[in-house]
Amino acid sequence: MHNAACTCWNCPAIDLTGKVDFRACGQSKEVFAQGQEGQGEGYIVAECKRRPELGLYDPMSVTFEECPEWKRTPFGYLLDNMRVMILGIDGYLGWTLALWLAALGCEVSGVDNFARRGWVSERGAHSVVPIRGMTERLHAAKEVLGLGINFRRIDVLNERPKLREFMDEMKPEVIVHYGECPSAPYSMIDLDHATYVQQNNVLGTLGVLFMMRDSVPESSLVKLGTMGEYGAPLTGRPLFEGMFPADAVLQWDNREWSMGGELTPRDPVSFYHVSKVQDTFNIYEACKYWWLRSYDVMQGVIYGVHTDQVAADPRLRTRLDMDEWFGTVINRFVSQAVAGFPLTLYGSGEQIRGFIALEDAMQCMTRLITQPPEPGQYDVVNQMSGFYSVRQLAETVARIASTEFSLPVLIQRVENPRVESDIHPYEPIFSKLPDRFGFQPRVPLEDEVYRMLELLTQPHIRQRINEKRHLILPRTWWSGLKKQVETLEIIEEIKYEPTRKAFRP
Ligand code: USQ
Repeated sequence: MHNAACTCWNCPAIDLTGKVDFRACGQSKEVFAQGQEGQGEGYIVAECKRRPELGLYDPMSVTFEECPEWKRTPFGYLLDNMRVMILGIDGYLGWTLALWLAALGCEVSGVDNFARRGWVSERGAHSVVPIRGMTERLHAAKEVLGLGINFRRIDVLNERPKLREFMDEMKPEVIVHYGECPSAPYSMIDLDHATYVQQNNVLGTLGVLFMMRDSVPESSLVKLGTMGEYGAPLTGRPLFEGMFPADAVLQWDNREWSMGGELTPRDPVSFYHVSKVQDTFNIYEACKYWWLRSYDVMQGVIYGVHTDQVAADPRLRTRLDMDEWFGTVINRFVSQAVAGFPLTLYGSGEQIRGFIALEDAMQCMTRLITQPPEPGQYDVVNQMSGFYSVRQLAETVARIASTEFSLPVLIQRVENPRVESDIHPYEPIFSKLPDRFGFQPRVPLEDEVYRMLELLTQPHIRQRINEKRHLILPRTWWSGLKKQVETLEIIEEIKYEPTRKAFRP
C-alpha cells in the first residue's frame, strides 16, 4: 500500500493547534525530529481528534498501517468514514466523485450553485447525456446504491457565511475543490465573461483558503488546476510537476543557480487558464502562511462517461457536453461522430495535450485523498494517463465509430479560433501519481471511446445530440472576431488502423 508508512503527521484527525508554532514557515518534520532528540529548536506533540485516549503523543510514531482508523481499500489505506466535502458537486467530475467516494465508505458532503447548468444553457446547449435535478440524484443514490450524500445549495464566492457555517458543521477532513468555471472559450467571449471567470474562480478559491484556515486547518485541499497552466513552451522544456526537480540548474552569464523546488514558469493559454495560475499562487502562499496542506492537480483534458456508480442507473448519470464552450475535445469528437458531423480539428490538428479518462481521474483523486500532504506542504501532480495530438484522437474516434458502430465518419480541418501553437514540442512529466501514490491507469483511450459510443448511440441521446448540432462549430475567437469558423479541408484519407478487440464490460 502506497501510504502504509505515512504517519499521524499526514492525518487530518491530528490536532496541532497550540502544539506547533504555526508561524514557523518552512520547518520540516526533520527539524522537529531533531528537536525530539534534543538537538533542534523544538519538539512536537499532538492529540488525535478521533482517539483522544492517546493523549499527547509523537505524531510521527504511529503509521496508517498501525492505526485502526485507517482501513485497507484497493486505493491505499483510507480514513474510516473520512469526511469529504466536494465544492462543485453537481458538475461532470463533482457528481462522479461524490458517488465514487461514498461507495468507498466516505462521508460525503457537497455544495453547488448549479452555475454549470446555467452556463451551458446560455449557449443554448444541454448535457447530451440527460441528467436529473439534485433532489432526484440524491434520492436515486440512496435508492439504487444505498448512499447518503449531504448536499447544500451554496455559491462558493457569493455566499461565504453559508459555506463557512457548512464547513463548521461538517468539519471536512479533505476538501475537493471542483467549484470553478472550467471553460477556456467561455472566458474569451468578452470582457464580462473574462471578468466573471476570473472573479468566480480566483476570489472563490481565496475565500475557501481563509475559511479553511479558520475552520478546518488540518484538512487538506485537493484543488483542480490544469495542465494548461504550463502552456506548451516552444523551447521544449519538460513540463515538470509544478516545481523544478532538485537537480535543475539555471545557467546564465557564466554563473549557475540551483532551481530545485522553485515553481516552474506558467504560460497559460486563455483567461480561464490564467485564473488557475492565480489560484496556484494563492494556495502556495496559504500553505506557507498558515500551514494549510494542498495538492494542486494539473489535470489533462478529461473525457468519458463511465464509472460503475454513474452507470448504475440513468438517474445517476453525470453530464456530458459537446458545445464549443463546455465540450472537451474527445467528448465533442464522439458526439460529432454520432451526429454524422465531420470531426472538427482546429488548425492543423497537430496540437498535443495530456488526457485522462473519467474513471482514471477518480482513481487519482482517491489516491491523493488517501495520502494527505504534511502540514504546510503544497505539492503539485500532473494528472494524465497519456498524451496525443488532436488529430490522433480524431483518427481513433473515427476508427472505432466506423469499424465497431458502422458510423460513416469524416474529419475536417477548420480555422482555429484559439491563439495556440499547433506545432510544438510537448514533454509532460507525470510520474508522481504512479510512483508515489500507486496510480495505475486502467482505462485505455479506445475502451472509453467504445463505451462512450455505446451510450451516445442510444436513440434518445442521439436525438439530443442532433437537436444541438448547430452548436458544434465554434464562433468564439480569441482575437475577438465575430464569425463562425470556416472549413479548411475535409480529410479524405483517415488512417483506419486495425483495431484491437474493443473493451466490453
Ligand atoms: N480542439 C480541436 N477541436 C475541437 C475542440 C478542441 O481541435 O473541436 C483542440 C483545441 O484547439 C485544443 C485542444 O483540442 O488545442 C483541447 O481543447 P479542449 O477544448 O478539449 O480543452 P481545453 O480548452 O484545453 O480545456 C479543457 C477543460 C479545462 C481544462 C483543460 C485541460 O475544459 O477545464 O483545464 O481541458 S488542458 O487542456 O490540459 O489545459
